[in-house]
Amino acid sequence: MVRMVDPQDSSLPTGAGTARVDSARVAVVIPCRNEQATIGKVVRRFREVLPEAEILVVDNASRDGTRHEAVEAGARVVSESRPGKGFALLSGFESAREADYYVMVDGDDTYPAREVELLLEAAEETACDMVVGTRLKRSRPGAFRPGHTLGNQFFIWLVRLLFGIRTDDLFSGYRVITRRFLKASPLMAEGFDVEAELSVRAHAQGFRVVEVPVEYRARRPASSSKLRTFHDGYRILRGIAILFRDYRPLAFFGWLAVALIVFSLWSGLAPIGDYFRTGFVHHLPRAVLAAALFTIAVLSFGLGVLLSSINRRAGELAALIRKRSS
Ligand SMILES: Nc1nc2c(ncn2[C@@H]2O[C@H](COP(=O)(O)OP(=O)(O)OP(=O)(O)O)[C@@H](O)[C@H]2O)c(=O)[nH]1
Ligand SMILES: [Mg+2]
Repeated sequence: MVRMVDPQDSSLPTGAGTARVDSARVAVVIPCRNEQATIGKVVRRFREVLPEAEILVVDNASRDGTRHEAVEAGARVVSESRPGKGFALLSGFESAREADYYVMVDGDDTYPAREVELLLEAAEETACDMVVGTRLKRSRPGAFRPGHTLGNQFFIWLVRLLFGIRTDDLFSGYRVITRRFLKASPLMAEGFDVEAELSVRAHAQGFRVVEVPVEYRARRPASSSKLRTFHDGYRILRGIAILFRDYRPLAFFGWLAVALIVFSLWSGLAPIGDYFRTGFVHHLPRAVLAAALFTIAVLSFGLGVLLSSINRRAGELAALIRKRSS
């Protein structure tokens, strides 16, 4: 379930300290590739706000001084050989010391460190499993590249259609994730599809998600984005399609079956017409095609029913394990 938290709302986390989280319970994971212009500042700011937290930078063989700057600022740096933000986050979560809350944030200084308190307080106060710092309401001019807000809106619409998820920002890189959620939800995304995967998995596995608007500002001119609009857009689309197949198999294979039946009817119209008019089938290839498509449609629907029943059983087992270990 996704619930919006508005920082202006006085009944919700305010930063006044009512639900302040001890920073020793927090680990901050920062995936970073060629961010020497900003990583030092990001690490220092998070150190100021969360003095006892572990700050971990995950580097994929940056060719600039990222590692040096991060170490100088007091972060622990780990290397990940597989390139991609998803792999970097996965290895960061695995290498970080045991914590109650894991903060993920970008190393390009686009998210303000001080607002991590808002996110942590929301996590503590609402006892949810993930807090997403949503950017669209409070982004500064130039923070989003042209077309990216539209792309985000398209994917927000898509996940609402496919999974029923209501979110204000599918791709925020500023999140607080609880240990409970992280342990129960292995990440598979390799690159920039990782944020969408986190949101979809949380929803599909019944974890509670809260959204808090955060400020989002433009990259410094000295640094450059790693996001390739079409390459990563395609990867995200593919990732969402795979999650749809895996988490909602009845809908995925059911709709496939409907499409196949439509083609099958279209192909079968002529031979059926033949038969009723003359008693013979003249369009033999179309009759064979229609029968084949119809058979595949039935198989597809059956597969959907089967997988959805397996999913249900797996969900029950996961809930049971979660209950026993909590
Ligand atoms: N370790 C690692 N970090 C990465 C990789 N790709 C991106 N990152 C980091 O992930 C964070 C987000 O990347 P950005 O390029 O800022 O992507 P974005 O914020 O979605 O897009 P922009 O709005 O264009 O900045 C930054 O801290 C990057 O350095 C990677 O392959 N390896
Ligand atoms: Mg960025």
